[in-house]
Amino acid sequence: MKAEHYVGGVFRSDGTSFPLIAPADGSELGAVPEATREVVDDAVTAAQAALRGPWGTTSAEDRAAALRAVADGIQARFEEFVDAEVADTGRSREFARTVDVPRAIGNFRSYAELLYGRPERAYTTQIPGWSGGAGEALNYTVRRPLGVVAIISPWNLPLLLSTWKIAPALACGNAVVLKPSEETPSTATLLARVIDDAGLPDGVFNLVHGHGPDAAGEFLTGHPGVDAIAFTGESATGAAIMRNAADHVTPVSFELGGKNPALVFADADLDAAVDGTVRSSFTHSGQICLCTERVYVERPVFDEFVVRLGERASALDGYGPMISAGHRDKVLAYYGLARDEGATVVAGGGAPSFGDERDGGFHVEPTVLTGLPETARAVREEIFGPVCHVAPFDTEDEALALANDSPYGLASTLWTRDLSRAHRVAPRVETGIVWVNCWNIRDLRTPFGGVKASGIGREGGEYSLDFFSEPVNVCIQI
Ligand code: NAD
Ligand code: 6OD
Repeated sequence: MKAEHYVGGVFRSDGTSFPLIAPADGSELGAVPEATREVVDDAVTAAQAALRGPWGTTSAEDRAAALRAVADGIQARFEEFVDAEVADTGRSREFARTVDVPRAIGNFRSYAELLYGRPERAYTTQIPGWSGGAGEALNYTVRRPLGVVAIISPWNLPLLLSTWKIAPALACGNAVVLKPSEETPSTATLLARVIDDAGLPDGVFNLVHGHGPDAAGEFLTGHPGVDAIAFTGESATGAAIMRNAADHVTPVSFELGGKNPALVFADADLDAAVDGTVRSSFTHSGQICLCTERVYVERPVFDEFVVRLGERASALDGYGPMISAGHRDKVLAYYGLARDEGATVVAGGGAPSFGDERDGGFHVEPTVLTGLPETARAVREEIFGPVCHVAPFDTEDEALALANDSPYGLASTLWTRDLSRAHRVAPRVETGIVWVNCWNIRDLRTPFGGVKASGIGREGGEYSLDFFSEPVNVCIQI
């Protein structure tokens, strides 16, 4: 798949380019065009023009039909999307087939359905009676699109996470400019092909490729023609985008990093807790923002849990690579740092050697650590690799204090058979999502997002429609 910009309904790849590297074996997959400021300007101008055209007054029914056409288009090219996501990320075909591509289709379908749950242009909240002494008045509320929405997405779930924002943005009648991660441009280009074939008006969806700082990402998020920014990525990048957007007071929705805790109580089903932690720490080699990197285990079952988790981590096979050589080096540096900080390495701790083409790729071993103080950098900072640190606790209050002692607050997992404990503890964990006896079950209508440094706002179902549109009060004197 050749990466191209898509601007105002036209595919183009003018200007300089940079190589796209396969993380599975280090081979070169192709070239990616680097959007200049001019390309970004053209994309924003095209989006503004689209909003002045028929898209600006489309009915909810027509927008729902457009979203369904995009979902159908992805379905029709399912295997091409799988191929592109596997090549760019190095993940397994099974993951792309069961998670990435079905979820992208689900994102478009679910917002098409949701539009039917809402009256045209959404709420009409009437407030009769109150007039502030000015005679009788009727207040009602309509919602309108924000305008041009910039979407900046990361490399870890490229198609899933970009469509998670594109679908509700279009559902609300906005026009979109997407800048996907420079590491994973291919499914975004394929999506532009699908949207083009689906017949959405020119400029409703635009795609620009390139890097973030001092490049396409920064040009876009600081652009005066952008009316809102929806960003998923690192917390430090979120802070940089906020600074850049501040001059134009552009509203933001941020889904950022995490250092997610799991609490394993002694009354838990230990088989389920070990299985669940293998999934939550090592799925996609830990490169999911929801992955567990801190595990706190009640002391009576601590030793058994550590032995079993270590055995399972050592036996993992077929785990995918880190996204890039740079990210592999970062994760390995944290493994080294953890050792320097006094960690016991229960499993992994290095880079594997396969004796085949994978040795040209960017793999690291699934790793289980113990013995670090809570102040250790490897316990406090997001590593974003297949690694967790396991520490013991003695009381429920101590477990909560440990879980909450973090600058992040994205997701947590509780393992207990005690229903009262689950209800008591869940609301006290300072994360936006708390899973009990499971991990990463996703109902797309639920609020998704983090607290503290893990994000601003919530997306999902009605929560996304609330961000991507704004309420307008109409007051009529009767
Ligand atoms: P990143 O922040 O490095 O990059 C994300 C995107 O931002 C990329 O498209 C990049 O080009 C762009 N970017 C970088 N600097 C920019 C700037 N100054 N201005 C504008 N754009 C800029 O993140 P990543 O490495 O791609 O992804 C991994 C991170 O994302 C992890 O921290 C992970 O936890 C987080 N993440 C969070 C969620 C969530 O839902 N909370 C989901 C996935 C990933
Ligand atoms: O499932 C989702 O909707 C979602 N936003 C997942 C984020 C995963 C982070 O890597």
